[in-house]
Amino acid sequence: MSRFTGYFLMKEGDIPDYVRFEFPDYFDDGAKLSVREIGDGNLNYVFRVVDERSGKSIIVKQAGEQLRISAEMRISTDRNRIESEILLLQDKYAPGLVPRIFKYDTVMCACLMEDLSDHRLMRYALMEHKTFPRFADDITTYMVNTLLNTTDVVMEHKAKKELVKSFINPELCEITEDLIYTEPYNDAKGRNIVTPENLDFVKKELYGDRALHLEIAKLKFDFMNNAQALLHGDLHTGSIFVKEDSTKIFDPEFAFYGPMGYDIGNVIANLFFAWDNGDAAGNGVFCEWTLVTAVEVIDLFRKKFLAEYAKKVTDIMAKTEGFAEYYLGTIIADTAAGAGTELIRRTVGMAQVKDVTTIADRAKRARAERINILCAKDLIMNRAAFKTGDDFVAAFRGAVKAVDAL
Ligand code: SR1
Ligand code: MG
Repeated sequence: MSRFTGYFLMKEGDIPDYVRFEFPDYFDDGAKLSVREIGDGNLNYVFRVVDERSGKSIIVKQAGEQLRISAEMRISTDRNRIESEILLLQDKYAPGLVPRIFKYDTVMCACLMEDLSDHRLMRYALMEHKTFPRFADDITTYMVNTLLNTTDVVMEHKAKKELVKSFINPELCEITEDLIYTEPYNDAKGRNIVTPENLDFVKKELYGDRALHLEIAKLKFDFMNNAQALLHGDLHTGSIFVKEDSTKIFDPEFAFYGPMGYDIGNVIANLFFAWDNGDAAGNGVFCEWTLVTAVEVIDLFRKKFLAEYAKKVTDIMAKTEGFAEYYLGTIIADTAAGAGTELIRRTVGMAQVKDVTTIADRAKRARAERINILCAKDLIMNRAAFKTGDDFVAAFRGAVKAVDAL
């Protein structure tokens, strides 16, 4: 009788038997398996399994019932099914840009997936001020293909609604509704982390700005009700592996049907966090790369989206002249808002980013945080005015100027 017929949280020592049970043909009989837990996120356990004889490897990712970031937060382990199913789907829409899933197991809430150890986590590579020339092209191909292809513009509407059903993700969406669309503006659960140097600034610019609260309320209800496309749902640079000639987007456990701009905006905000880190280190060349890349991400997304739309549109009304441009306009406005809400929540919320938190000089860190907050407010409050990549970078540069003039 197998030990793996009822859920428990596995330890490193359980993993060799588990892999042999779930995927008996993957390793040779004589394989000498060594296991290391390498998870770095806030939620799950990730085990790297290597056959020391052949070097062949595999990843086992298991969802725990308690979150790593806080033992008080418990969420459904069904997120592992959602993650595995969406990766299988995205592999069809964006082949080569997501890791391969070999198998997933709804009993242990675990999946066996391709080991991408020859890649690096993008956030850490950016914190060493490495640049990735393929990134803008790859990430926009991924976003256009996974997002547009799952909309009502392209899909038969009943089939799309079936997908909406199978990717209902209430508990992970609730985390986003709280951490992104509520707490940064009121510290409602006392979980915000605000740098002491910025306490007054945050009180005035975030907690005390009623006009901002109104826009965030609108965005929150749009996030919850606009089932536009199947999102990754957490598309930050800790969800992306990179190497010189390859980009792989993983960890889509927050996937659900929502507004596309949420994903695109996350990418832009995380390039700005990389700028913060480069700027604190005085690396102007790297900073320039982050901003040029942000411009390319928006402009390439626009270009590829319109080209793909013309090829793939099936809905008769969505073929109406002018509709593609109108629809894209709303996506770019949502992108500005998505970038803004990510910039704010990572600066004052409970889940922050190492690009900024590792800036050792207190004054430089406080400056970066103020830049993020002022840029975010411009992106959110004026979101309908954002059209091109240059518009996004002008907002960021404007915030740098405004903070330096304070
Ligand atoms: C409680 S989970 C905190 C954050 O980690 C994930 O990666 C998501 O970004 C979430 O908001
Ligand atoms: Mg994650």
